[in-house]
Amino acid sequence: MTIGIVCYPTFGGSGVLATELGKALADKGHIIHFISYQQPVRLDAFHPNIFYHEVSVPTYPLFDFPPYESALSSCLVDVIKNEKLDLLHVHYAIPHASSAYLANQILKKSNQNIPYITTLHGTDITLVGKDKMYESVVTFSINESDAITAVSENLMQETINSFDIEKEIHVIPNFVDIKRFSQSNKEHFKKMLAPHGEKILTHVSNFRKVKRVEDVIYAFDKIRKSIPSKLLMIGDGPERQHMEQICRELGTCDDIRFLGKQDKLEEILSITDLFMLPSAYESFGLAALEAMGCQVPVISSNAGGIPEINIHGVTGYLTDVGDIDAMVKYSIELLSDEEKLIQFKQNALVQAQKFNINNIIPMYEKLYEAVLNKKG
Ligand code: GMT
Repeated sequence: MTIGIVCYPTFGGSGVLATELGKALADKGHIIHFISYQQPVRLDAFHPNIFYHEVSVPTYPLFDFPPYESALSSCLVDVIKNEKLDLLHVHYAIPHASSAYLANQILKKSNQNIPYITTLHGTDITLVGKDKMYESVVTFSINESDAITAVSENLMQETINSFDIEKEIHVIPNFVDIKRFSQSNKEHFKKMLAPHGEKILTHVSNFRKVKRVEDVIYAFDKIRKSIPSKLLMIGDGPERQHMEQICRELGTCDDIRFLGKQDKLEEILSITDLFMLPSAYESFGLAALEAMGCQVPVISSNAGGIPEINIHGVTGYLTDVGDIDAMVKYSIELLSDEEKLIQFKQNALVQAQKFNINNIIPMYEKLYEAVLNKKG
């Protein structure tokens, strides 16, 4: 198949997932055309079956807000026509689903019918999409999709509860490439960051409010008083400065490293003992799954779809959102019991394997085939 994938290019989970999906499909022989406003961050190596088309948004003094949605639709029409795409797969409803709809309508005028599949990722439904200023367009363009997928049961349910959806939503969970996200020996690296054998805790996110990054810092401040430990903060975003400020106030700066955006996440996860994800909401929590692939147990909130991957008392622990004391209690319990920690690490890997890329990609392929067969 020749497939167009539309996604955000940034470090966010939806862009990461879309890029990994395209790469895996290309490995299986499909021809993949990525369409975005920047080269997706995980699209970092040449592949003969992968192409990238950049959407440029011409500006004009009249435009306070350059119309990305129109530019994307025109770009889609162009790519679909010239590259002879069989279908489009758009990730994140806003504005990708409505741009796909518009491209589809334009092409119908020349008797071309290009089906589009919309994958819902989370905030496009739970936060932004619900906004009155977006809701009707989001509902319409989701309903017009030839197929809809959601990355967790929870997100599927949230979508049904919040929008007037007229079609079936297929749940296709996110995945991890265990070949890449697996534990490797990085002892020298661990010694550099934790020279006295301290435990290493890690948080990875885009540092937005919804991630409750401050809970990680406050919890760590208490944990390190019982367990000698270091905290690695990976990623960047609007809350970062505030987090550094909190560290200074708590006097924890010596034990916390803000490492910014990192490409070789699997190396950092390989030296991690515990992954922290206290989000107010996660449709899935891809970062936690990648950690589990590297045998890292997870202390997370029980919000959204997280319980579908992190199993309480098996692969880590779940706490109510904002319950820092529970995060501290469970972290200390696990980090101070070596036997339990080893068991949880193994359990985390077993759980991650259920979401291994090889198990999930065929679900997308099956859906593509069904959509194309229906189109006739
Ligand atoms: O979490 C973010 O803020 C980024 C966001 C995105 O759209 O890139 O992530 C969402 O999609 C990921 C991939 O499907 C999920 O793993 C995240 O849980 C989800 N984030 C939220 O629901 C807050």
